[in-house]
Amino acid sequence: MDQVLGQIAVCVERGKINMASPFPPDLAGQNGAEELTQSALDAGLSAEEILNQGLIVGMQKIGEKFRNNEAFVPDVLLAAKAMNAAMKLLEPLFKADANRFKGTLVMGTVAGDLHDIGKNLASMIIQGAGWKVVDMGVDVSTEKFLDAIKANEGCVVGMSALLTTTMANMEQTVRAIKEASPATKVIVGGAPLSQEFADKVGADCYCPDPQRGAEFLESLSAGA
Ligand code: B12
Repeated sequence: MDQVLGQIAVCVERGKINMASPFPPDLAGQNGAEELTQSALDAGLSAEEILNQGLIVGMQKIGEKFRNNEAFVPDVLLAAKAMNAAMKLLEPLFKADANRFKGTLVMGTVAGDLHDIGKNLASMIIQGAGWKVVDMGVDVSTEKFLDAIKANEGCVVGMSALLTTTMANMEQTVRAIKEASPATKVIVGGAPLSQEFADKVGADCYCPDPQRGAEFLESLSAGA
């Protein structure tokens, strides 16, 4: 792996946002995720490489530590901040031409769930693949999804859930959408989901990563 990508992963894992951030103390005064991402771009690395081989690797590492009780909520929040700071630099590179949208994706994290890193990443990549993304944010109720479907005729709905508890809310929302608007396609993602779960709740596509979502949407626009 390119050295700078490894450094970016460490910065996300350790919550080192930028040079000005004092945390963690042993990295004070050093470049953070923001500066290193800019250096990687300047060196000609692609936004995809930086995302997949730097930022996501760091987030996976802090995720493992969190699971093993070796890191705690404040550590994870700092990691999320470091990741978001870097993602701001990558975002323009994933943006598509607004005049040539292939369709609209209404995207949100389901009710009760505040995790938005995966949703934001998927939104960015799908936007880059030529779709207009209407971001509903986190903790999105079934009613809000249904209102957004009415307001964005012909849209596809994307949903994210990171908690086993909120997967139940996802199920309820998908079922309500399919009842109210059977033609609306629904794509779902989030670490605890599976193909089996997506099939059970009646989603049209299970997306273990944003690329799968982009491919499914591409297949819809090709068939349109
Ligand atoms: C970051 C994080 C947090 C941050 C969230 C910050 C933020 N702004 O999102 C904070 C600290 C706030 C947090 C809080 C909590 N968290 Co948390 N968190 C995580 C952590 C470490 C990483 C999640 C993440 O961002 N992953 C990186 C992204 C890129 O991955 P992703 O979301 O899966 O998305 C990818 C794909 O799935 C896909 N994707 C996702 N959605 C979609 C949707 C579509 C349409 C498409 C196409 C693709 C797609 O694309 C993404 C890129 O590949 C995970 C551990 C883990 N390894 O997952 C725990 C984890 C999810 N959290 C957990 C828990 C328990 C909590 C809390 C309950 C902790 C507490 N005691 O308060 C709270 C719940 C708050 C709430 N109501 O939501 C547990 C869940 C356990 C479970 N079985 O339910 C986990 C698994 C940690 C663990 N114990 O192992 N958390």
